[in-house]
Amino acid sequence: MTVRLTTSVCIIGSGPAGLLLSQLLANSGIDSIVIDRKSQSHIEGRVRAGVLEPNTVAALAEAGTADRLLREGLRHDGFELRFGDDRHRIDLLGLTGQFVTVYGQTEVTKDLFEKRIQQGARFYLGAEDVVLDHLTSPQPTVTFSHNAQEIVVSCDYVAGCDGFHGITRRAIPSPILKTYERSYPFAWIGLLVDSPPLSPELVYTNHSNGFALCSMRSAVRSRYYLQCSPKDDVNDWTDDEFWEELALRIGSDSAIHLQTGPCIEKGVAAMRSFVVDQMRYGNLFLAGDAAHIVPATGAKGLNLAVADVVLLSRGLVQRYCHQNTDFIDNYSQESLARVWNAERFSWQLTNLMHRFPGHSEFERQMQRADFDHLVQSEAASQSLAESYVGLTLR
Ligand code: RFL
Ligand code: PHB
Repeated sequence: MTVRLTTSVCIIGSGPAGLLLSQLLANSGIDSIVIDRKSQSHIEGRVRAGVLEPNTVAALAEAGTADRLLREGLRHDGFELRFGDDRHRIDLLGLTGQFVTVYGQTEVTKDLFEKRIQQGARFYLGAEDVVLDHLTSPQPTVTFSHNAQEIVVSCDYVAGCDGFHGITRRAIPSPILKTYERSYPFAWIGLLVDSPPLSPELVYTNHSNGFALCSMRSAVRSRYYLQCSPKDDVNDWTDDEFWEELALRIGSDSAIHLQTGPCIEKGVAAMRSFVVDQMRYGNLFLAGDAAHIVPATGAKGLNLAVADVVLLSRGLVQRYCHQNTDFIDNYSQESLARVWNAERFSWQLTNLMHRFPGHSEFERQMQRADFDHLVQSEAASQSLAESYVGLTLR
């Protein structure tokens, strides 16, 4: 038997973008249904982002989902860049008057799920074979199977919040969909460990063996990353090999402070830049990783996803509460301007901090000169700091 449902906005994907969009719409009395192919525990367990821009924290607070974030998030007034033995602190607070907050994506999704479930939101998790139809008509449909039942949702709008590997972007006919892409010749292997972080601030290192990042989730939980080959699998790195290589890349002065421990999670992430043009097709709107990917170096992915759904929800609120479609008509253009700026920054920091297998001596000298320029020029450091804390979301 087919179950037929109706809603205003059918949201595909229950990651940070889909969850927050559903919350923001609910806060204005707009109904939505959220569909994801994974379970809640799987989604909450994805160890990804850690650094939240002030905009992101403000958006989550405005949505009413930031109580724990405001209590437990770690305020970071700066971070360190290292090039070989040389160190340069980017004083975010001094250079921009702002700071970032370290709070894991796992916690962001837990907080959002908790509030949505409390409010009785309609979720279909573990959905299979999601298919979109009639996207250019006033009544798109989303069909999927759930607990062996076929479900058909009729809606006004579909929000594609299903990440880079989702299906919504692929529902846009290829002659219409334009994409821009760059794959980097390296990946990151990340390790999560229950031991205190190396230092109170994040440390990004460019070592002759490759990039390393010392990050954290709390005062007793650390997150470390190493540049590795894009062909590497997690099983290619034992924990001991990871710790040894990290100690080498951060240098012996720091390595003596490194507290290792049993690994809780280990994963390899590809490094890619990707942008879709446009983020709208008929009554389908793309948001977050479904529309764009940034290499993780700049810590922008989740922040961009949040900025997208803030803009999209504003547009939908204007449409439903004020019968004004100007904002949803501008959504793609407005979001893409912000996305390209974050792409530029993430590409710049990725280029500065990694070892590129094909680089000539000249290109390495250019990297060095870029680092020295940051050290010598407060204006250059300020520009980097401004991008790291993010553009104000008006
Ligand atoms: P998500 O989180 O990928 O969620 C998409 C959801 O859609 C579901 N889905 C489907 N559902 C139904 N049908 C289908 N066919 C579906 N296909 C997929 C999935 O199950 C999933 O639940 O996308 P969203 O919401 O756009 O959020 C984006 C962020 O997750 C991502 O940008 C960040 O994690 C990126 N990122 C970082 N961003 C930051 O802002 N700051 C950081 O410090 C940061 N660090 C990182 C990162 C990403 C990393 N990796 C693993 C790529 C560090 C790393 C290592
Ligand atoms: C993280 O803690 O996962 C993290 C922090 C900063 C980045 C990327 C990832 O630039």
